[in-house]
Amino acid sequence: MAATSTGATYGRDQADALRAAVTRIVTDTPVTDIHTHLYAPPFGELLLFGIDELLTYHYLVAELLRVSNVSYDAFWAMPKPAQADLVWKELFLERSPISEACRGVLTALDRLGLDTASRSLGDYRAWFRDRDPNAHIDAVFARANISSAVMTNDPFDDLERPTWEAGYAGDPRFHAALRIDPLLNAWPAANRRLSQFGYDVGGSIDTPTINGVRKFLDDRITRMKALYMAVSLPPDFAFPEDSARAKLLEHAVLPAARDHHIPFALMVGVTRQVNPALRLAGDGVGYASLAPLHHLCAHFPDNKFMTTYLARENQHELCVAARKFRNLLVFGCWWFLNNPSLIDEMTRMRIEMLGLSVVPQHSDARVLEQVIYKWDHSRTVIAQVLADKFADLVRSGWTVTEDEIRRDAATLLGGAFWDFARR
Ligand code: FIX
Ligand code: ZN
Repeated sequence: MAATSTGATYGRDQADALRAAVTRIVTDTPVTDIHTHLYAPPFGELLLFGIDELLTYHYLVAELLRVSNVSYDAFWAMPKPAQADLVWKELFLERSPISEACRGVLTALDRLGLDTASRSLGDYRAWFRDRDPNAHIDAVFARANISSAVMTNDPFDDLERPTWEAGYAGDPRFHAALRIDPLLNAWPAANRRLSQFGYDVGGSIDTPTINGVRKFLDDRITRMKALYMAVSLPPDFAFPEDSARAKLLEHAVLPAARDHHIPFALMVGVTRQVNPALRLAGDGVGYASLAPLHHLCAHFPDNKFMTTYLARENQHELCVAARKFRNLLVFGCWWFLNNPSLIDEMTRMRIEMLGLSVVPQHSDARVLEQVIYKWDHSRTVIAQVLADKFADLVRSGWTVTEDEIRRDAATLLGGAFWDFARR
């Protein structure tokens, strides 16, 4: 029994109380949401919120366009409230909203105090119209029990750039992550933009161009105070290879991440636009080789890598990879994996194979209020998994204190990320 701990101690005979304590503590522990598509208020229209945005989330658009007779073109030609009306009618009223994305809208409305039994879209719209945006962020973060969220900041985005250039002062609720998909996935276009921004880059990836890209990254990391750099990658991502991506990665991106002491996050397995008619909802998933990740972790030991893979089939070998490389942090159940059954499977496997040195989840929220449901649903699963693991421990005669549960929950819900980012 740990003599230094405070609060209750749970042993073999307190299994039910232990389970209740774990659930309470996981619910009460604030989380750092390490990957979202949310933005601080100065980014204006980039911060999406409200019922029409919730209903037109691309997860729901994909579900709508499976069941509705509306053509893709006709759907996209509709104003957003009409799109939201259609989603509500087709996915909530004409069939029960049992998919995870539908359920999520209802969880968010319910936790905000709205009456989901009323099924009154008009009332929901009226409620959201009356919110003061800044206070609403605080209320939503409090409801989701998020201490802060990490944005996804694309330095090539014309909507985002002006806010940074105007000297955006920061907001303690939102951190930045420098997202460099255009640089690594569409080099010719990125190259032209870098020249327009005034960086000295040429068509071929030679030393002056590498220096120009490096300067661009240094400037953006510093300006944004980026917590990490990130890229999403297709299933056929290869490294090393003779490509613009591999050269830029090796000679500009990894040295920049290393010198700024920030992790580089690889989000692997997305096949963009398998159905372009679905627009943002049109991306797919593919199984990826982990050989490039092994190579990166082994050959760049002074770099810190964070990673999430989109294919369920990649999850076990990813856990094995993380056991091999201390400079690798696995995070989140990304996108098509963010469903309770898969979160349960992945979280169990990760904790069994990696203990507490993992970031079980991120929200990927694109609409402010989604953090409520994404964290509500994920916390429930994380708490169940953790409770089962602690129950297994006490069956061996081990005892667990409330302080220890609190410590471990804090590690899973943010501490592991901050330790890795700062080390
Ligand atoms: O690339 C990403 O960060 C993805 O998460 C998004 O692009 C995707 O559209 C999404 O919202 C997934 O949840
Ligand atoms: Zn994302």
